[in-house]
Amino acid sequence: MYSQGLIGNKVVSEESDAFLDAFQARIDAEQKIEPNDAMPAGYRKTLVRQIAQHAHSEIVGMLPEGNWVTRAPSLKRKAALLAKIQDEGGHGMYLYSAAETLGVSREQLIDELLTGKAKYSSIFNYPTLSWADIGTIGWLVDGAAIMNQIPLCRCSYGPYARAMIRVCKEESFHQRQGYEIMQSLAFGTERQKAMAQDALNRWWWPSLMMFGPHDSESAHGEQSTQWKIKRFSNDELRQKFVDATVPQAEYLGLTLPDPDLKWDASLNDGKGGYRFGQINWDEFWRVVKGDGRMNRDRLAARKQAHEEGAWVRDAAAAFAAKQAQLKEAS
Ligand code: FAQ
Repeated sequence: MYSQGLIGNKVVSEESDAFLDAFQARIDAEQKIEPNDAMPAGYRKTLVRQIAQHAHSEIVGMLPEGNWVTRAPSLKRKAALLAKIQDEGGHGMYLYSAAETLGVSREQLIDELLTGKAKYSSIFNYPTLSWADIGTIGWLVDGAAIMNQIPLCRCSYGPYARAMIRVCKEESFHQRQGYEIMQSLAFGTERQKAMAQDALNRWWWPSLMMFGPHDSESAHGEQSTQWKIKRFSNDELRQKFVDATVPQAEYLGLTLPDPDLKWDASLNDGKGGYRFGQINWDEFWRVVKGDGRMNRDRLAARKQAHEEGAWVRDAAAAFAAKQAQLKEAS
């Protein structure tokens, strides 16, 4: 008996039931899947898609913050921001390496980003208009990233799970430096507090969109959960993020821009949680499909960086060829 490996409606391979059952049994037993292990084509494809989107997000995610390196308000702030942005670049590199273990090349993945074929997180298509945006990105965007990525440390695919451990440690430093910027602003002058509030007003809803569509619209959610790539659904993680963030905003004396936000003791199996208003899904899909305020600028900046870095790739390739020649000769 053969069943078909499906991704969406597309047949990717024919795999026997026995093979698929044995694979699922390994997953259920919490065994890590490693690069040389046999795996269903759909599992491989899902991981390549998610890890590549994640890698692209880290790299494109350097751009909004890069906008403020030369305008950071002090040397200390500039040093911390530079270190954070470099960390994000490093995360992209670990993630491209993790994707390569699945049989795709980095060149192919980068080509898909630059041609607009591959997605990256919607959040990085919003502009950074003031210094408070840098605090808000650390606090909310890195905060949302941690909420999403801590469970990925237990992802069934070994190289992805292991990469996430270091990424999460670094993200938590990023979150704290962002929150510390927000504390300085929120407890500063009236003008600084207003700047912090304005940034929060603009970044709150896009941060909630980072978790992806509602579970009912999540094309990959169910299968990824069965394969233990995802451990929580999009809506579950979004709820955890809201519950963790509301008290942080209260401490800062800032107001989350949602009139429907209210405590509900019946949520989270009676432990209580915050109900929140409707996310603008039209805006989400518009941004995901390439029509956000900064989509075109982000891709143009990546293309320019890629073209300007061509000489480095050429030099590295020439050096590697020379080393190989020398090795062969000796
Ligand atoms: N933006 O079926 P689902 C960071 C797409 S890293 C754009 O629910 P899935 C660090 C999705 O790909 C932030 N597209 O998908 C940092 C799919 O499209 P496809 C990135 C989105 O995969 C901080 C379709 O919608 N983090 O912030 C988004 O099961 C500061 C249907 O969705 C990761 O990538 C979105 N927000 O769940 C860096 C974490 N949401 O492929 C710099 C790893 C969904 O069918 C500065 N990824 N889509 O064409 C994940 O955990 C998952 O991929 C989800 C989506 C949860 C994002």
